[in-house]
Amino acid sequence: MANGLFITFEGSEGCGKSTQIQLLHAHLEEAGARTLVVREPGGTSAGEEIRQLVLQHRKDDTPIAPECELLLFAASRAQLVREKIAPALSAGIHVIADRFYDSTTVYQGFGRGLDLRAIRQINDFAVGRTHPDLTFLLDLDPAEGHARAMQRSQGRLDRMESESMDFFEKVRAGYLRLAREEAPRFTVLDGSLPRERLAAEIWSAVQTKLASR
Ligand code: Z5A
Repeated sequence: MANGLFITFEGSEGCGKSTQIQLLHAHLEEAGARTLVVREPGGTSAGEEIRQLVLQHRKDDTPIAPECELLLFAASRAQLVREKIAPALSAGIHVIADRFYDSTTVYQGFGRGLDLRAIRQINDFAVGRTHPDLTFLLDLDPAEGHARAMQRSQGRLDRMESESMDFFEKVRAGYLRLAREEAPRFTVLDGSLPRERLAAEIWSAVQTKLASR
């Protein structure tokens, strides 16, 4: 039996990942393909506890150090890979992940300025041999993404969402650089396009990838 396809979605807040993941999930299921959807940080019992800590840690407590933040995201991912992603892929189930290690490279590396070589080593250690086959980057102006997130959460932003526009500009530039460096894996899409148009492009790219295996 062929392994499942491992598809990841990346982009800054509000770029439309969750929306497109739901639509792709529906396409795959309609086509008769078993599919697992996971999110980061989280997706497991331990991971959801880490999510709570890393996203909701109160600002007025001692701030979380960037190095600690990096390791918390990596810890959540290490559990998710072993508990859910790797077993599903081995069983021929396709996996769609809302964020994976590119988020760490971009937010903690380009955003926080942590050492990119150290991040690569930590990412590799956390995931072992489980790497994405296909990554969709939904590129969006940070101001537009922020406005979408504000509207959705009625102004209640979490610890990461409360970062400055300058931070999110670095995140966006980091994603675009990563996509250029790893062009065969990445498909970059304009996140400001209508949902249906994006969904059609994503479904077409997934079908092409599946047919080429
Ligand atoms: N983080 C990190 O720093 N390091 C790491 O290693 C990892 C994560 C794994 C997780 O946040 C945070 O952790 C994230 C990065 C950091 N922080 N930030 N900022 P999260 O899981 O809570 O949320 P998110 O991943 O940032 O996604 P999101 O804000 O939930 O948005 P989304 O899933 O990309 O978008 P959406 O929910 O599909 O859409 C947002 C709104 O826009 C919604 O109202 C939609 O109806 C609307 N929408 C969607 N598509 C469109 C289009 N095409 N046009 C117009 N409107 C649209």
